Amino acid sequence: MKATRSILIGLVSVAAALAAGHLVAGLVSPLASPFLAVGNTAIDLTPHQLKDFAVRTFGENDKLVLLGGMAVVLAALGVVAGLVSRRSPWPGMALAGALGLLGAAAVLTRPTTTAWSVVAPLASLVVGVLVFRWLWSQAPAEVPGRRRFLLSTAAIAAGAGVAAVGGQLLAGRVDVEASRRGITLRPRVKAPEIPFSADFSREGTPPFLTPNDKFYRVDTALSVPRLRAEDWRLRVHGMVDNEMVLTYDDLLRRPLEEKTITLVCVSNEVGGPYISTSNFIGVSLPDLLRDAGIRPGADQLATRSVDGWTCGTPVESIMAPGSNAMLAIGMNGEPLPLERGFPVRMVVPGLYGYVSATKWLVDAELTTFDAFDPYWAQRGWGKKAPVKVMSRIDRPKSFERVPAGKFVVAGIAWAQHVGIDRVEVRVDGGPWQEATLATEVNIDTWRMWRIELDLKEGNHTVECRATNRKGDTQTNERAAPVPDGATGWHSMVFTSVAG
Ligand SMILES: Nc1nc2c(c(=O)[nH]1)N[C@H]1C(S)=C(S)[C@@H](COP(=O)(O)O)O[C@H]1N2
Ligand SMILES: [Mo]
Repeated sequence: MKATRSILIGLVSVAAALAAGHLVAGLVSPLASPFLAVGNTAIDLTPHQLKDFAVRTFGENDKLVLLGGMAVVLAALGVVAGLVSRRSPWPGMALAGALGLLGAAAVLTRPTTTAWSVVAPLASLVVGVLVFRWLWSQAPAEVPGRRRFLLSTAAIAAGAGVAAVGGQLLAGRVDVEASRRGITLRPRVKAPEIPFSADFSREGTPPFLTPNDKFYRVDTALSVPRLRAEDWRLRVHGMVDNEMVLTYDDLLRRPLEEKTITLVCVSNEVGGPYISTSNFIGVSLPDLLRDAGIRPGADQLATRSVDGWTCGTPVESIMAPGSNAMLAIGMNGEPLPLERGFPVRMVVPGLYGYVSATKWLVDAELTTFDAFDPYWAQRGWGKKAPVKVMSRIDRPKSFERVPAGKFVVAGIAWAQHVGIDRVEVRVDGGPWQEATLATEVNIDTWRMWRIELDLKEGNHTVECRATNRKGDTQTNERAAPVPDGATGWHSMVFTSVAG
């Protein structure tokens, strides 16, 4: 057979197999789509260095890049399947079958697998093998058969397109947007207004409150879980006196409080962007756990997201007086956006997000640190990860040219749940000078700082360091984000030019 024909057969068979799996998954359970399951498995198996690289390079498009990369690899395999099958269909069918088994393995090992999940990869496998065989039998040895072959191929390709779109529509049929729109949040206690004097955004820092669509996003979810508030249940179990199952209405019946809290990711490099602040609306997590009755010895709250991601939080951080730990259902006055964990997420000020901020929360088990390792602990990250004291320069930008003479350097500092006491700045290795701090909103948020410098023409390096309320000063010892947060001073090289 001509190479072009066999390649076409390979490509169309792969597309048909993927689409069939996606369609059936849309019917039974969207995460059982072999394509998504392989992608999610790839994310879980990726070493964090590569993950950090992907996030650094592609930002929030990292997931699209992964899906695109998988599509390219699958297309290449389709080409190979075609090329090895020019004499007989069996090698290609075997390859299609092997791919199907790989998809099935990925689906079956996902934490979200249910009994029905297996039908989706099974559909992929069967359709892949049969389509390959059928198209191969349609491929003409002679010119007259060409038209029929092309029609068959086009029909299968079109069918695959329809099935893929259908699967996507079926997966989205749960109307979470409507569920979200139907919610109005009326917190009993509102967060105090942010005073003008707390916000140095006019000096080049970010605005004090991050708009929801500008809030940094870090999670392992390839497709955002779609869970309606009406269907949401939280099971609280494990080392408790009263096991509980809570509904969204149960949460709404509890006192809702709004609190201004800064969230930061452990993967944030010195000077990095993974920090944001929001007015979170939610219910007290310590009150809820007190109702459940924590048994002695339970030192870890293991929480699970509907997509299977797990998190472990020190019980003492949650239960400490004034912890401000909450089950959040709102951000900046609206119900949580879907990608923020709608309908319910956790927030515990003072801890990095991976040990505290479970999105799409559905399960909370009181356990011990000895008994259970959550997702990132299994991958070598610290089990306990309090936020380290840190500061960042926002102005000037790297290699910026600024007017010589008086110039304001500004940035942010944070030491959540401890508070910032001081920020110091030095230029070209000179003496440390104390920056002016913005008004403190509360100890759980970032704090802006500014300092006016008088600079001669030429290149300069500015550095900053923060000290928290306990008297701990940010160390200049460089540490990578893994295992429990980066350290070091942020510095910025820039040029003062005659104005
Ligand atoms: N379900 C789920 N929750 C999660 C994560 C995740 O991968 N899955 N990532 C955590 C991490 S590492 C961080 S830093 C915060 C980020 O929350 P954001 O995306 O709303 O900024 O969510 C946490 N909650
Ligand atoms: Mo994170």
